[in-house]
Amino acid sequence: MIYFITGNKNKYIEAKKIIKDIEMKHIPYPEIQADKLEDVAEFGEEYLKKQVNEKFFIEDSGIFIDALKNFPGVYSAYIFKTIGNEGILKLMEGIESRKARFESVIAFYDGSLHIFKGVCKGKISYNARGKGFGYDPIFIPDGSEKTFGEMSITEKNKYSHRGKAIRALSSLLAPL
Ligand code: ITT
Repeated sequence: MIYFITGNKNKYIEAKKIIKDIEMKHIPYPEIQADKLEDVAEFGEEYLKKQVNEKFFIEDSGIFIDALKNFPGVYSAYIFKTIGNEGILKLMEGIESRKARFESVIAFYDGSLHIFKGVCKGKISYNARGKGFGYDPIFIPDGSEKTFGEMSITEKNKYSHRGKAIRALSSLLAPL
C-alpha cells in the first residue's frame, strides 16, 4: 500500500484509476513559495518523510498561461480560491494567444526520493465548459476540442499532466 498525501479528492480519484494500490491520506504540509513546482514538492516530501512510515507520494500541480507570463503557476491553488475561472477568463479578455500548460510534479518516497513530472500543453478556452475541478472547465488540451471539464476521468487521464506523471510513477512501481 502506498499513501497519496493530499487534501484534494479529485487528484486522488484520477491517480487511483491508474494505480490501484493507493490510499488517500490528508496530512497538511508546508507549501513553500518557490518558482518551480519541483522545489515545492521536494520541500513537502522532506517534511513528511519524518512522519510517515509507509511509502508515500505528494503531487504539486499548476496551470501556466503564456500570455500572463506563466501566471498563476505555483500560485494556482490560491488564485483558484480567490479569482477563480471567471477571474482568469477576465484577465484573458481580448488576448488571442491562449497557449497554456498544466504541470504536475510527483515526489515519491520509498526510502529515497523519486521525482516525476508530467506536462500537458493546451489552451485557455473563451468560456467555461463542463464540470471537473479547478481550472478543468477552461483548459483545452492539444489534440482535443473539449475542455478537461467535458471529459470523463479516463479521457482526461490520457491527456493530462497528472495522468502522465502518475503513469511514470506506475512504471517505477511495476517495471516490465
Ligand atoms: P494538495 O492537498 O494535494 O496540495 P491542492 O488542491 O491544494 O491539493 P495544489 O497545491 O497542487 O493542490 O494546487 C494546484 C491547484 O491547481 C489546484 O488547487 C487546482 O485549482 C489546480 N489544478 C491542478 N491540477 C488540476 C487539474 O487537473 N484540473 C484542474 N485544476 C487543476
